Amino acid sequence: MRRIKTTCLLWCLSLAAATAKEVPQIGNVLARETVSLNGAWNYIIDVQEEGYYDYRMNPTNSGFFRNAKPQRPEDLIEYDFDKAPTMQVPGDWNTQDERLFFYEGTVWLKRSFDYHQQAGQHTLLYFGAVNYDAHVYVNGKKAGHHVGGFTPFNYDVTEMLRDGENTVIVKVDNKRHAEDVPTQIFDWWNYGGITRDVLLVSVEPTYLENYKLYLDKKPSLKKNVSEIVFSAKLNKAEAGKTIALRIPELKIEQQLATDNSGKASAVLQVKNLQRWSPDSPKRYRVELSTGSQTIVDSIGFRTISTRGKRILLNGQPIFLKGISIHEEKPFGGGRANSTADAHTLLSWAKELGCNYVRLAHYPHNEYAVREAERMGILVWSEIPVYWTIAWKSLQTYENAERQLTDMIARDQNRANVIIWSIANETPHSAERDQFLGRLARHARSLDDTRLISMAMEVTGASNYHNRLQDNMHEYVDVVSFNQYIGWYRDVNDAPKMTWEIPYDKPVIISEFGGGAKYGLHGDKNQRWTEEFQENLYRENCAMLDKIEGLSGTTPWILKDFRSPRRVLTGIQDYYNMKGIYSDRGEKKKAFYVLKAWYEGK
Ligand code: GCB
Repeated sequence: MRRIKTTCLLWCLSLAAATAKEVPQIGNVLARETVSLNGAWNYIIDVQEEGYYDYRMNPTNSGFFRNAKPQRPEDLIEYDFDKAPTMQVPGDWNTQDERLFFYEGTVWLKRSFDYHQQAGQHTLLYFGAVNYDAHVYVNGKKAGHHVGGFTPFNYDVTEMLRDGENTVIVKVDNKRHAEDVPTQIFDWWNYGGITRDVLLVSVEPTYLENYKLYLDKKPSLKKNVSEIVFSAKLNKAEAGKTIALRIPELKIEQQLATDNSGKASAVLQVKNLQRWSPDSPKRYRVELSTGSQTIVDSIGFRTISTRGKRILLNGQPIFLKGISIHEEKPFGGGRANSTADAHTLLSWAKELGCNYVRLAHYPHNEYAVREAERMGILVWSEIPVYWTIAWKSLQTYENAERQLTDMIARDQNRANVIIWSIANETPHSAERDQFLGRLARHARSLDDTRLISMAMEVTGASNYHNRLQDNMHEYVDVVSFNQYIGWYRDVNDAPKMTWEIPYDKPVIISEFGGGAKYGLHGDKNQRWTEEFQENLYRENCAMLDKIEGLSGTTPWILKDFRSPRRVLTGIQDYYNMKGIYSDRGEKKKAFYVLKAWYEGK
């Protein structure tokens, strides 16, 4: 007994000595000096969280994070990561082990690696995303705890690493709770695991934490001159440090000194700037240096604004021909996390004639956003404030705000991202208004160079008259709503519908659609047939054309996707079938209706 206590004391002391620090998300991680920890990780499924709690449900000091090994033959240690199976990281566990297909609970993942920290450098341990709740340990010690399944986080682990072999262990828990974001019920697969990249990032003690470059929406008074606004921030409030900015093609070369808060900014006048647009997705090579480290980015410049009921891209009205997309691999499901996955999905969208996508219902991976930008596809990006969140909980609010902040910090330099959406189909109440109002104000305070929206719901004012009435109209730049006439309501009602959107703002229909099983044919009144969905699209396109100020649509959805809500055997089999492609990339008949409608826009 005594021996155990001493060990525990020593362990606790060492914990105090070598601490990690959660530091603000590092911008443009893909351009940094990194070592990837992607690959095979050993994992242990831990239904009762034996690796975290003792049998009285108190957190234990001898949990799985210690990665203990028997020292003597009689020692009892009832787990061994090195004998456990492996799965690929990044990757969801549901599609890698059939025992985990429906699993929602705790899995421990472990990876050992050789590392030699360069003298004078710091090392950040970066996770692109872990769904949902992650406890991170480095060499047996806690680096930190993170909540939220779709945004990046990083720790400064400089003091925790040793020369030679190191171990990272992550306890991942994807159990749902009512106070979480998203909440307990949602219509997509709750893929668990380390679903995005794990990287060690080597930085100097003072490094460029993040930066922002955008085209000022106020037109310059001089002909052919545009103003680019630049700001950057170090990880420390260090004054007098030089940040060098180069955009060779625009002949920009600036050396800026940081102020007392470690920030630098400038307004740059450039001539004959080629703007980014779907037709011409021009990006400029941007180089940023501090100390001896340089980061390279490709940045496009454009403006996005509204005038009355119009959305203006670079000052010109644009109709957003879109489609909604979940972050699921194109052939057979599982979380997507690569440029190749994104390219396939976005190419399907392009074939449909899209210039825009709604990346639903949470921030998608960085590869997808960047690939869309390269391909000239505009993006609506959102956080999973979905359906009925715990509006009264401050913790829930702070969680949502953190996810919003991290989404913006990661993608603030992507020209194609034009809309930050803060919520989807939320029930009206004073508490909700307060929660969402605060979120909207927060989004605007972080970024006033993009539009703010949310997917609202219409309320039937009378049987065939729909009125959009939502207190949140004041906070958004674009009013958006989902409607399912033809699916959750008779398709024959579509021609009779009238719409009233009493706000002088552009309107986006953020969802409409219905299900069909690819290859199932029949009468247009027979549910689940391709003909039913085809007719629904025909009726909806005709109906939507009557909405004044319609500035875009993102029908639901590009491809069939997994959902635990969709249990109809032989038809759904745990898939939401509203895709206009099957999950194998086969086009359903509705595809051609939508394509023709978009061709006329
Ligand atoms: C909605 C939700 C979306 C669902 C869809 C459906 O309104 O926003 O997440 O998947 O309806 O299929 O019912």
